[in-house]
Amino acid sequence: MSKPIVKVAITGAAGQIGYSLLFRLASGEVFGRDTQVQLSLLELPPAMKAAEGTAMEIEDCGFPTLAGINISDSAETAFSGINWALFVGSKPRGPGMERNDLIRDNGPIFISQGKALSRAAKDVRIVTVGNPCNTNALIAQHNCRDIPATRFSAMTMLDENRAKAQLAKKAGCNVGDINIAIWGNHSSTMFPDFENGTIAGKRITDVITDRAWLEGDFMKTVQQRGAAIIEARGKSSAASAASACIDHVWRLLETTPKGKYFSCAVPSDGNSYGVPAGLIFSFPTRSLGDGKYEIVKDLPLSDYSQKKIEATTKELLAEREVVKELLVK
Ligand code: NAX
Repeated sequence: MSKPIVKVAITGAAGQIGYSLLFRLASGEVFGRDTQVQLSLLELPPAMKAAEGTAMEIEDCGFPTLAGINISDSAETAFSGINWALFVGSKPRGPGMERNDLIRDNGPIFISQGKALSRAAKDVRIVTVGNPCNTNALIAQHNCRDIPATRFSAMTMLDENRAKAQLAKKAGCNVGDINIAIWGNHSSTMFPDFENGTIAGKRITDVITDRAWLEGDFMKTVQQRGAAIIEARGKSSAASAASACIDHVWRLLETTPKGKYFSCAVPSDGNSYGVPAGLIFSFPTRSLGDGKYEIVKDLPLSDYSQKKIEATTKELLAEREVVKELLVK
């Protein structure tokens, strides 16, 4: 019997990340070469024509796994019956704009898309990429009460991949040997946990004994990589962000191998590492392979790690305060 078609909606589909993401979703790379994918592109009216152009190019790739593409500027139409919602579209931060202005500006997008999702889809999982992604995911989740909170996530996989690349260069190993998770917010307060992480099964701190580098250049490079890319490229990360989104989806789909975990911002269960319930917080996460995941419990935290986790928690609580009127109780 053939497998059911997987329906994936991508918001902001005509943007830079969309342009790198859509082709890979259609190619069979994520859902398998035996599974058909129906893409549903959501864009703002002025970007509809660009979305049509991208759709033409996707068709021209001749992917046998592509079931079809629809394009809409109505969230409810785009989300009809979807299995995955990739919330990429949002306003980028403009010159002189404070983080709180961005949070307030983008919040309403996630209210209306959360509500539309609630009306249009049932068996759906949500990945929020558009920044500030943790808090945008929180807003969408609060406005989408018919879908369980555990279906919502925000992307910190790019931060994990950035951390792995830096560690692999320093240790002279393959990125595939590294297991490390990001804690907290997708922002400069995030904490790449080099104390619990491993390289080929050994503690990172036993392989890389230069603690000053781990606490200094490593942390700084990972936390400020987005800004460094804007500085070098004149544009924000796009292909690497799309690649991380692909990783995020397949890590949720595949059973996580024993002893491993990955970074995923999910609603805190209120029972993990002192993070208040409901905050969309990046934890070391494991997929059970059946659509469910678990937060890895009982990782030891030194005073150093605890302080870092408290700082990123504090920032997320402050962001929640900024958007509290947008959250349905
Ligand atoms: P672009 O500005 O290239 O594209 C955004 C697209 O979203 C535009 O085509 C725009 O028309 C569309 N859009 C805006 N509001 C919309 C709405 N209400 N409904 C549907 N579409 C809408 O940005 P891009 O470089 O693709 O980045 C997208 C988002 O990802 C930004 O918020 C960016 O900050 C965020 N990022 C998140 C990352 C992460 O790791 N979580 C890393 C990369 C990136 O910075």
